[in-house]
Amino acid sequence: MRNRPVDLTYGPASEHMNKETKAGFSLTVVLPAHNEEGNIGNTVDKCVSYLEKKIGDYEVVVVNDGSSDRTGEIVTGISSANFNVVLVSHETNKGYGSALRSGFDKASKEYIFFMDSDGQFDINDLDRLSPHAGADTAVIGYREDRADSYIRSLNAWMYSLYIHIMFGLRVRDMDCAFKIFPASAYRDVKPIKSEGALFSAEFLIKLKRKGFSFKEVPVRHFPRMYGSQTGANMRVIMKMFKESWKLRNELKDR
Ligand SMILES: Nc1nc2c(ncn2[C@@H]2O[C@H](COP(=O)(O)OP(=O)(O)OP(=O)(O)O)[C@@H](O)[C@H]2O)c(=O)[nH]1
Ligand SMILES: [Mg+2]
Repeated sequence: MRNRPVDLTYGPASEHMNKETKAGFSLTVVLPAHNEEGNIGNTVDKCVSYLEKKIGDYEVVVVNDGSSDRTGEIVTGISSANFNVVLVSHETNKGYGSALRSGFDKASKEYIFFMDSDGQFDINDLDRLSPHAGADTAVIGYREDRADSYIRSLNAWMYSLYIHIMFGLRVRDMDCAFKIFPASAYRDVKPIKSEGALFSAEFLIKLKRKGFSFKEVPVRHFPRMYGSQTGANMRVIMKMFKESWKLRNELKDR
């Protein structure tokens, strides 16, 4: 699979299609979910119809991160009717990074793609990323028109600057939850230790150090329809600072 571009927009007659899968590669979609009862059913259903049409050999791994609502129950219902949908459950809320890590560790396909389960992204935009996927590349989305408040955007800008100063990493939209990479790349850079919001930055920093390249692609971003955003509360931010110092110490020794 090394550096072979894949294009999900090609039709069935495409010479790019291999025998086993419609797209030429198999895919695990990881969806972290914390109290997403209003969104999760819809998000999983949309993923499944896209993946049936465009991929064929796929699995959807929903990580229910200690939700106190019906998130787990809803996913159990879907997975009992479709064995390609897998539920991973955390007994208690362990944080965004821990949720992604559990999902990545469970992945059994060639490529991993992850997306938030809150309906702010559209799985169809994977069409924009797939043509750039390859064995040495992480294809990472950036929100072309961010559906967030001015304050959230300012936070993201300052966070990006902080990561650049601390680790020398500069990408357009670090936390855009829309990325595809080979599962072997994740295994190469494991462990990603951050339990909270730093997870994506740590993952990209470690990929870059291993020589992987990044391709940045614009994706659409929509307002949340149900539930609340929790990505920017003080506890999350303090944890990010703590984990960033731990990461700096870890990387110093290498
Ligand atoms: N915030 C948060 N999200 C979690 C956690 N575990 C899993 N998630 C999921 O991770 C995704 C991102 O969480 P959001 O609350 O939308 O926060 P964000 O995307 O970082 O930022 P905004 O949407 O801009 O607030 C959602 O699908 C959540 O359900 C957790 O402990 N905290
Ligand atoms: Mg969100």
